[in-house]
Amino acid sequence: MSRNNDGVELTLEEIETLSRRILSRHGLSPEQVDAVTRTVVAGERDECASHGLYRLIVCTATIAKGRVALDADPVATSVAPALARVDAGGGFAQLAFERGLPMLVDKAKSCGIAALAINHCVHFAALWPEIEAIAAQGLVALACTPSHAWVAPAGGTRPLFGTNPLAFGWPRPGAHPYVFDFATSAVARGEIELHRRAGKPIPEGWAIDRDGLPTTDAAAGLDGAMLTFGGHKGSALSTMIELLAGPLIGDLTSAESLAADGDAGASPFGGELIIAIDPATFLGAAVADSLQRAEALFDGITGQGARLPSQRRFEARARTLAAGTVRIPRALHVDLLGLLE
Ligand code: NDP
Ligand code: PYC
Repeated sequence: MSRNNDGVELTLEEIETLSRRILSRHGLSPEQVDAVTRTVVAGERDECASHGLYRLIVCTATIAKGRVALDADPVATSVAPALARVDAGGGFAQLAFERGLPMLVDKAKSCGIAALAINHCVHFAALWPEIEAIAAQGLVALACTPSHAWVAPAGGTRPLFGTNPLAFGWPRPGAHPYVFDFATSAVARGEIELHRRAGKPIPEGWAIDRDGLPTTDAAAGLDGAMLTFGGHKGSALSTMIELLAGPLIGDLTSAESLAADGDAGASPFGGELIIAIDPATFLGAAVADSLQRAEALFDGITGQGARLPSQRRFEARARTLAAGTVRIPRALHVDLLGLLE
């Protein structure tokens, strides 16, 4: 570990150990600790600060409020030939996903398309680690989850939707799949929280205050309503996610999640829907040609100087793995050490 005015440099081993110690200290079962640690370390490694080590503060606050089943032991069940379900049992979503993944992959490979519903989970994380795990099996992947009602529908002023991320992955030859993963709000709430922590203003267009007026004050935006990305288009996508990963799978909408939270301030509680599609089952002998044509599409993007989503993240990963270290703000490090007391 080394410190300077810009922050604290830690090795990947140090942050993994720190995460395990913090989560164990707060009573999380060893398997839950492993799964949660994998996602927060991956987030920090890929320079996704809003869903990296910062999430340990969010996780432990949620644990302290008694809103997580610390020793949940999720089990995957088959619902139909192409449908699987994992009851997370009130635990964090990560272990539930890991338990459901083998069944999802088997079903997608035998049926061509399959869906996994995760129910009754606490969700605090980015979706791309799950998307990458599915794409690594040669499958196309789509995932979404509601959160808490923090976002006003386009044209409205009162929070109704969650920040509702939508993530997609396409397997590619080479090291990395094509992956995007974004909130259907203008930005993830975690990003506004990081601006508040750093005392920085937020750009216009991210949020409105309690009176429905545009604000660049992070705290006022968190207290008011976040805005959708792309106006009515983000609003419609957000509605779709509420429906697909809420009522369709028998779980909570973002408004219901926030109502269940009361004033606890815990992470969102509810479900996640994950769809996996096997190009080989769909296309048979034509699969190689089709995947090649997909490559031409990606070349068409990068060939004109535009970047692919996740490119920044993959470059950050390569940098971090080469250096073996991450740099985090000093205030975050102090807060994380405080979680060990
Ligand atoms: P960003 O807007 O930072 O990024 C969204 C996506 O767009 C990323 O795949 C990113 O790739 C890509 N991207 C960004 N800029 C460009 C560009 N110029 N050209 C091409 N692609 C680009 O993310 P959000 O703030 O919307 O979300 C951040 C995270 O928050 C997500 O991982 C999401 O899952 C998580 N989240 C989780 C929630 C939950 O309930 N669990 C709720 C809301 C958000 P890159 O990473 O390479 O920049
Ligand atoms: O950043 O919006 C967010 C978020 C909600 C749940 C997890 N992350």
